[in-house]
Amino acid sequence: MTPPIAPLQNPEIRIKDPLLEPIVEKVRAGVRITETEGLQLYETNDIWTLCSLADEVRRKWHGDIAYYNINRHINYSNVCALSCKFCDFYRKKDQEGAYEYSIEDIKKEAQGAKESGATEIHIVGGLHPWLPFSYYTDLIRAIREIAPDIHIKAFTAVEIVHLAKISKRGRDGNAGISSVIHDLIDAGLGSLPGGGAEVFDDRVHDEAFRGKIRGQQWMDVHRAAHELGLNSNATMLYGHIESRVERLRHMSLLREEQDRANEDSIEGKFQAIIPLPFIPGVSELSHLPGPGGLENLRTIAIVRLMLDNVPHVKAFWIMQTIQMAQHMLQCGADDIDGTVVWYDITKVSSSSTHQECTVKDLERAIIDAGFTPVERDTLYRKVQRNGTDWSVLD
Ligand code: V47
Repeated sequence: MTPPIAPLQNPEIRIKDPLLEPIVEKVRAGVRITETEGLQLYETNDIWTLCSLADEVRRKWHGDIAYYNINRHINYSNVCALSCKFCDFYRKKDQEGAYEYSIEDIKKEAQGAKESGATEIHIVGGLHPWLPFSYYTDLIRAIREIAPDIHIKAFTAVEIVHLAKISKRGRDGNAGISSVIHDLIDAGLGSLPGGGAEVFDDRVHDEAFRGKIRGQQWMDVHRAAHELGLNSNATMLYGHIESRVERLRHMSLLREEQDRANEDSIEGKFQAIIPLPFIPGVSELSHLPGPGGLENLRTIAIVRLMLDNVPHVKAFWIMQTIQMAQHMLQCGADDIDGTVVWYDITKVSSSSTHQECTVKDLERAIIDAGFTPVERDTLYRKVQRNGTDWSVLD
């Protein structure tokens, strides 16, 4: 067993790039940084100042705590009406490798999740052209029946818009979206995951994921969920054809939406922002290299500094690798996601969908990075655990 390592003492930052001095002062004074300043942070070679500053901010939010959870991902079908260029997950109906889970399959997954003591099931799939709306509510109800205590975080904004269309509510605009989310809550939905946001920019949209909902519609879905009292997350898929300026715009738009939710005292909020590095796989963009290690660190640090009104920054270890997630904990991230087990959307360290980290692995990675591991539930409440029995501490 690795011996516990004492938490790092945060040393005074020695700023090598003088251009960063006013930004450091601003952040320390609690003043919000601009997109232009975000770009300066992207362009500096003084990566230590950037990461140390992001670390200072994450410590103000969370001290030396770093979160993980015990979860399962269910990717219920890879059949998708869209053909996003970055995606290596989707298949067309009847194409080799296309699959969809029956409700019986879902029940087996739920039983397995319950027996393992998972607190969350995270569900995402393609935009299946023929499954009826009742499949989605049945899927949630089936899990609820088997595992009533497990939080169900399901369906990206893109899927919610698809569900509005197939349940003939697509023309009702935001009212249709709200009514779909309402039905899903009624079945047992607990929150929305952050997927499908990609990069909120029409140029990038038209080149890399034409046909998908645009940024404004993604935001409308999350606003509708927040208004109905659900929390949600937000992702940013970076390191493909987008520019750094476009990433910073994406961050600003999320920040503005969170401000609006706070000003209007809306119950639901963005709880975590999750930068997802583009994994080329065998996608149509596989000729691109994907972001390098330093770009990953810069991005997580800048996300922490720009999103001053979102409490959590997640380094999703499945896409970042556990090693990179450890670095990220020192550069602004406070969460590395969970045990996962099966994950079908991207494969980095594995050639199969079996991508699992045990609790011991996650805790060791966190301790090694100099932090205190805390098991959380989906809503970031601390979990008290005795084997597979668990409860949350408020
Ligand atoms: O929406 C697809 C992205 C997302 C690739 O909310 C890719 O807690 C990189 O949203 N390279 C799904 N990314 C995953 C997701 C997520 C993950 C972990 C936690 C949470 C949360 C949400 O994955 C998709 C898409 O944006 N994606 N293909 C790719 N080749």
